[in-house]
Amino acid sequence: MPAYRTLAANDAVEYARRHAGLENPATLVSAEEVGDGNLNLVFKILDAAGISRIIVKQALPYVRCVGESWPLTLDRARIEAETLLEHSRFCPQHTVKIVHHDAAMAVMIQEDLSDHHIWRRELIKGVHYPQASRQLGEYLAQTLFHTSDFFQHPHEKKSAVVRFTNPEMCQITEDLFFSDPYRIHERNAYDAALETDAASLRLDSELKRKVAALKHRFLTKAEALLHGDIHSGSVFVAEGRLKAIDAEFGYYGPIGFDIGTAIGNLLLNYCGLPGLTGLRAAAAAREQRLTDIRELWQAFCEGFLALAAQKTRDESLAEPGYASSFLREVWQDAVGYCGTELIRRVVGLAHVADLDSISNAAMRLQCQRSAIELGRMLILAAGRIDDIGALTARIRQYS
Ligand code: SR1
Ligand code: MG
Repeated sequence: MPAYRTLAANDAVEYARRHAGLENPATLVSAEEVGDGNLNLVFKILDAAGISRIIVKQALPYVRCVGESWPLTLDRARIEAETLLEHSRFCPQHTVKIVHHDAAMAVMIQEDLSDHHIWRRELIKGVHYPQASRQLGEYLAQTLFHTSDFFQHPHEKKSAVVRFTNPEMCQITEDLFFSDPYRIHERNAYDAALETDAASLRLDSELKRKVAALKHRFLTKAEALLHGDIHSGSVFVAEGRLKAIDAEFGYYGPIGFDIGTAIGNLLLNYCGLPGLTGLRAAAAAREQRLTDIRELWQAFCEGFLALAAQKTRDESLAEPGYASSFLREVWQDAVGYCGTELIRRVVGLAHVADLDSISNAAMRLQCQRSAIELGRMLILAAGRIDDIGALTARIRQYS
């Protein structure tokens, strides 16, 4: 096994020539490092015409957006590749294709998606992909059903829980979603003008008890192999197409966490729209976001229930009506996790461009405050928000 070393651009070209399985590897001539996420190196490997042919992604032994002072496991690269391979067994049409991975080098080679766009950027620009939310719902239904106890043999499921145990990446989520925003911590980053809002989170005992319960379920509820970080920056879209990428936070956790993260990022865009587009255009775009959220949830539910009706292997879980009652619990979890995503993206370490790219400072603060307050309401009221209609009605009250 080769020892780990960080790839430079020319190493990445050589690596792709050797491992990408292309018919004419010599056509690969240069590389461009394009990683703009928080964690990894990402190289586009280009041919002589400057066209990107394949992607080489390598985990760094530390958190890229912070630096070497925050070391981080390289095993996340194995988990990411294996999660994506597992997800593509059940939903190849919406999972990025992995053509090679190497745990020791913490590298994987994946298909080039240059003809797609990062969904978050498109949402910010106001470019609408009519099928995207349904396709994301379908991805979540397929991957989460097939890796759950509804479908997996209980012995296989238990082995998979071990194989996908991802303690360091889970700890990032445990800290960034559930702890830091509700305490004073050096990782938190927010405008000084939001201090009163942040302090009110730290002083809200009822809110912190609800967040504790969500964290406890994140720590213990091994329901399915989650993507673990399915925000709109982890999703590529093109006309009629959608692919999930970046699954290094994959682990067996509560299904509602993936659903809540996906919905939460649509809601972050909803909160940012008045600052991104101006007040008049925001109203229509916000209605579209609510439609997107409804379509995502409905596609997930319909997909999951259809799979449960046809393919549930466990005799007890196949009891008529059980899958529907299970999805009611998933829904309540999802509403709560969605609230934590809204709050942590304003006061925590990792922000989103849907809010931070708003150039007018007063408007940016107003949009950030609306995300905090919407998040707080969702966490507190999750148990009383029974369905998608109740959710959209509540959100409209906060607009
Ligand atoms: C230190 S990693 C910060 C955030 O980036 C990732 O995309 C996850 O969302 C994580 O919480
Ligand atoms: Mg990521």
